[in-house]
Amino acid sequence: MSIVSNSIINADAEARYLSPGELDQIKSFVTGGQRRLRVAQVLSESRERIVKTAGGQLFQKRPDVISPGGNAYGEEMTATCLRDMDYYLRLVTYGVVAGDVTPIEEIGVIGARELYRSLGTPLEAMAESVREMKSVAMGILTGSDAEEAGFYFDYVIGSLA
Ligand SMILES: CCC1=C(C)/C(=C/C2=NC(=C\c3[nH]c(/C=C4\NC(=O)[C@H](C)[C@H]4CC)c(C)c3CCC(=O)O)/C(CCC(=O)O)=C2C)NC1=O
Repeated sequence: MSIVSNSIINADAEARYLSPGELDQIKSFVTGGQRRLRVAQVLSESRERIVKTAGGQLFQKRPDVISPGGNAYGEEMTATCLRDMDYYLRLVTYGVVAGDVTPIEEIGVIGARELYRSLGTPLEAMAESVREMKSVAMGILTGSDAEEAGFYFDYVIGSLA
């Protein structure tokens, strides 16, 4: 789940101390802690703005999804679509805090393609929604904060596309 617990599990499986390499990785995880928490905090606080703005951009690019016959057509379905976007933004904050994609993978990636296929949700549009959230987030975060968050957005985009 995180570099700390993973390293401990691996080391203990071989009944050995943490190696210098593992300790180095843990050191950089700990050193980056303040930054990761700051990024997660900004994303959490901006969640409504990010989802709303990105949703608007998605529906502008893909009017078909909210048109009659579209998967997100109608007030209720559009709300469910925005809810899914909020889910993925939340998972991005988990990844940022853990410094690891595993929570995102376990909660929102494994089985997601199959799920969306069975729901008739276009995967490219789902990936596009996360791309739009990334672009809104990149306008809120700067420098290495943006880079940190960008990595997890890209992971989600890549796994849905
Ligand atoms: C945190 C892990 C997690 C995920 C990822 C998740 C996704 C998820 N999205 C769903 C539906 C849905 N998802 C969408 C989303 C969209 N349709 C589009 O055309 C757009 C491209 C897109 C929004 C960007 C829609 C419209 C539905 C409802 C589809 C239906 O009921 O026919 C459903 C079916 C059940 C329900 O309606 O709640 C699940 C399980 N649930 C979870 O617990």
